[in-house]
Amino acid sequence: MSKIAIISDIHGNLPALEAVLEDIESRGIAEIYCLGDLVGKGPSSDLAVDLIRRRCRQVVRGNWDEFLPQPTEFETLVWHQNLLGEERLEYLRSLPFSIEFMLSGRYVRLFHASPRSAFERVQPWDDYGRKLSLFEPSDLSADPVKADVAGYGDIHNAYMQHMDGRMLFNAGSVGNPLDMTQASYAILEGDLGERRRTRLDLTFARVPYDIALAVRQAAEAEMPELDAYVKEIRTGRYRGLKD
Ligand SMILES: [Mn+2]
Repeated sequence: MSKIAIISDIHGNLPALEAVLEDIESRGIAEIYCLGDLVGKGPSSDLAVDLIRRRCRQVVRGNWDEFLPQPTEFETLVWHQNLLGEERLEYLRSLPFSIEFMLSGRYVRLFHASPRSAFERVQPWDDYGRKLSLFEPSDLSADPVKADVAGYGDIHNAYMQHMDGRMLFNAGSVGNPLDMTQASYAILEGDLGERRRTRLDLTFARVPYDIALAVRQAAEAEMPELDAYVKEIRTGRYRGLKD
C-alpha cells in the first residue's frame, strides 16, 4: 500500500508547515502532494515555497499562486512579491493545474478549488449538484474522464462526502484553517497504479502547532493585514464573517 500525504493552503505560515511535515514524517510517509496556495496571508511565503519545493513530489497552483505573480499596485500583494523575489514567482507561474493517477482501481483527480478553475469556490454546505460537478473533467484535465475520487483545498474546511459511488474530500488548510485552529491535512492510502478495486483509505490529520510563534513571526515581519491574519489563526474564523 502507498501512503500519500495531501497538504494545502500553507499561506506562508512556517510553524504550521513545519509541524505538519514533522507529523507526516513521524507516520513514515515519504510521498507528499501539495494542492496550492503556498503563499500570501502569512509572513513567510518565501520560506514556505522553499520548503514545499524540497519536500513535495507534486504541487498544483492555487488562486494565490496564480494571481500573486501578476503585476499589481496593491500594497499587500507587492509586499509578498518583494519577499518572494522573481525566481520563486517564476516557480509559482510554472505550477501545473491538477494531479491525476490511479489508486486502488479509482481515478483520482486532485486540484486546488475545482477541476475548472483555481478560483471557483465550493463549500461543504453548497448544493449537491455543485459538489457533484467536482468529479467532472475539464479542458485543464490530464485525462477527460470523470474522477472516482476528487480532492481539493481552497476553502480551508476539511470534509469528506461519498456521493453517487464516488468520494469527494477537502484536505483543509495547513496554515490558515477556518474550521478549527489546528493545522489540517489528509492521507490517501491505497495501491498506486492498480486497476482492480482494492482497499482505499482516507485519513484526516489535525496537528497542533505553535500559534503564538506564528503570531510573533507575523508581527516581527511587519506584514500587511497583520490583525486580520492573527485573528484568523487564533480563532479559525474567516475574516470576512460578521461577528
Ligand atoms: Mn487558500
